[in-house]
Amino acid sequence: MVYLTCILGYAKKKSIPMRNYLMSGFFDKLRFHIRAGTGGSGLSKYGGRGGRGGNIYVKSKDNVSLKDLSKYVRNNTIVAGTGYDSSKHGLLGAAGEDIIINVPAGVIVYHEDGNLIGEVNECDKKLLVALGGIGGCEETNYTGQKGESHSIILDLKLISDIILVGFPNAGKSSLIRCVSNAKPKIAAYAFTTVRPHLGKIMYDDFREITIADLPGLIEGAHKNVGMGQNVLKHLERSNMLLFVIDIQGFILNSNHKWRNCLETILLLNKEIELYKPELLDKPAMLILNKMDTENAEKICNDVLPKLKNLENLKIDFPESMFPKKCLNFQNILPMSLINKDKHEIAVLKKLIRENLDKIAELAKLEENEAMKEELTKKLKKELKITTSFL
Ligand SMILES: Nc1nc2c(ncn2[C@@H]2O[C@H](COP(=O)(O)OP(=O)(O)OP(=O)(O)O)[C@@H](O)[C@H]2O)c(=O)[nH]1
Ligand SMILES: [Mg+2]
Repeated sequence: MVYLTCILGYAKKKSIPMRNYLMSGFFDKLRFHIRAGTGGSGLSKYGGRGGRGGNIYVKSKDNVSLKDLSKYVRNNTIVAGTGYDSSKHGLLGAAGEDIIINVPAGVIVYHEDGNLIGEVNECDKKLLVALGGIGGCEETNYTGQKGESHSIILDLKLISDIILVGFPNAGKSSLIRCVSNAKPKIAAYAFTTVRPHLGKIMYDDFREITIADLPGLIEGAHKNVGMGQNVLKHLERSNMLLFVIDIQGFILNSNHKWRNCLETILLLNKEIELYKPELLDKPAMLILNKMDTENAEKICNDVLPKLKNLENLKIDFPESMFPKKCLNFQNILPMSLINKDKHEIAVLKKLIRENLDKIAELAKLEENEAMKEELTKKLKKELKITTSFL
């Protein structure tokens, strides 16, 4: 018989000290030790075989977070069950208890040395991370073998159709609350959101689009200021970037410079470029939020024409602030998310969908193009072979 334990399933009420190796409070990186089960002993007298040791798997599941998981990793180790011994009454020993570690979709599993073990991107996909030892048998002199034992790192990189990018307090969580089923906290201070939130935007024809809310980025994010790298890494596996900007600009605190809304856009552009310039190739949309605030209309009228071609602004800004490659927004929408205007939200949802459809079409075309190229190459090679016989 194979036993199975789902981490997170059975230890609910016990309070276990958090022993984790998180990068910080973000809970999207976790390191711990795993030990698969030892095989059971065989029975030499009757040629009986011991059961195999339990395996350890990582499986993606809805509504699970690494923070939850960290609470259940006891003594920093997860151990699978030992295989059962062969006996006179049961020559074939039962397998040891398998362990399934439930994680959110998008987790990449590494060995401690950084070597990739695999990814769990789709719900209910299982990845073997430690193999149980074989049970004792003739080849092993009837001794059960030890299971694999090593440390693993779980690194969450969200997979979503759209991801929200912005300075803190710009209204990212307000946006995701307006358009999707996600309900992250909203408050009038920076870093209200401390971990990513995934939501689903639903359409009348049952189409669903995933959207991710992130903690705010600040200047120096690419160097990990404000845990920026932990935020930026989530941009990598998203199809489109949705920038949310406070039309009034941003100031972190009195020790920092106030940045107007145009500067915040350029600075975000620059931070992404310094982190991974290829992320700037992703299609992007821009929301100029808080249009209900004082003077917003005037600021917006001034800034809108500039936003249509950021490259032209190069001479107006210091090199330290200006990116080498500027973002090119598909749409720029002035909004007031606090008002939850139904029409504005409907337009936003429609544009998001249209853009994603175009991205998907383009990807298909590119794929076809690549296939065509491959086929042409193959045919040319075959032609060469044929002609060489002539
Ligand atoms: N006046 C006004 N305030 C807004 C608007 N949208 C959001 N806010 C307010 O701005 C503050 C920050 O909003 P959030 O949605 O928490 O901002 P955020 O970008 O998620 O912030 P972090 O999680 O800290 O990065 C809250 O007090 C919101 O009520 C708007 O359109 N107008
Ligand atoms: Mg937020």
